Amino acid sequence: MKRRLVAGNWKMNGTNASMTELQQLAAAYPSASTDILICPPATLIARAADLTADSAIRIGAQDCHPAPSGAHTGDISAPMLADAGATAVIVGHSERRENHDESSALVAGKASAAHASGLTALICLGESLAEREAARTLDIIADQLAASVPDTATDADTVIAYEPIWAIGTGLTPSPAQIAEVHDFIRARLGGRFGPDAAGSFRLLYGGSVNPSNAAAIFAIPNVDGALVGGASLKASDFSPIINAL
Ligand code: G2H
Repeated sequence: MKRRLVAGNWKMNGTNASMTELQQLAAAYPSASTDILICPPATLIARAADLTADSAIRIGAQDCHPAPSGAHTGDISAPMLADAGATAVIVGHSERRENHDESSALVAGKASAAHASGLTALICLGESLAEREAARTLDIIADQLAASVPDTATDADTVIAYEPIWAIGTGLTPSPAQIAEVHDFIRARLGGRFGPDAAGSFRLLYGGSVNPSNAAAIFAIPNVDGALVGGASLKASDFSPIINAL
């Protein structure tokens, strides 16, 4: 039985003072029936992993370089993240694709690097508002999925997150029918590529303005196996109800 997953993406937020939020979460979830992941900024990964070691909380990163080491000033590799205590890494977030010009081929390279270091890759896909309004959503998702997910990916090392760009940090969320359409489509495409049994086992997360008020309704949508949460993951008092809704 596939375990559902709630992942928090702190983005460029958090200092040592934020560890109190993580300590509250760790105390609240010594064990859990779902997987819980927090992806703080890289500066906090090692300390966060130490603080949550005896809890159900796992720590992830927000990005990695595709190479294991080398002359890449400012970048962080997957082996370094694993060494710091991360068990997963987000790759292909739209804020990376847009602000850092990341292609799907690069995202696939990052996912492969994550896998080689024993990290789960959370691969993000999503359309812009202009693409949705031009009725191109499924074409965009198909292209990103095909090019961002390595051929060697498995349900054990890869999670797909559907994050419509227009819903990120805006308070807007797609309708349940819109989320279901894309998640069903992703599942079907994974089936065509990896076979129907494996496709059923991949976890598909929805991301974009998930909060304590809308989480239960989103989790009730077929083919939604959890959420990737940004703003509402920063405080334990917001994130806990989302975990509990799953
Ligand atoms: C989408 C999401 C987290 P938010 O980026 O990945 O952020 O929940 O703030 O919309």
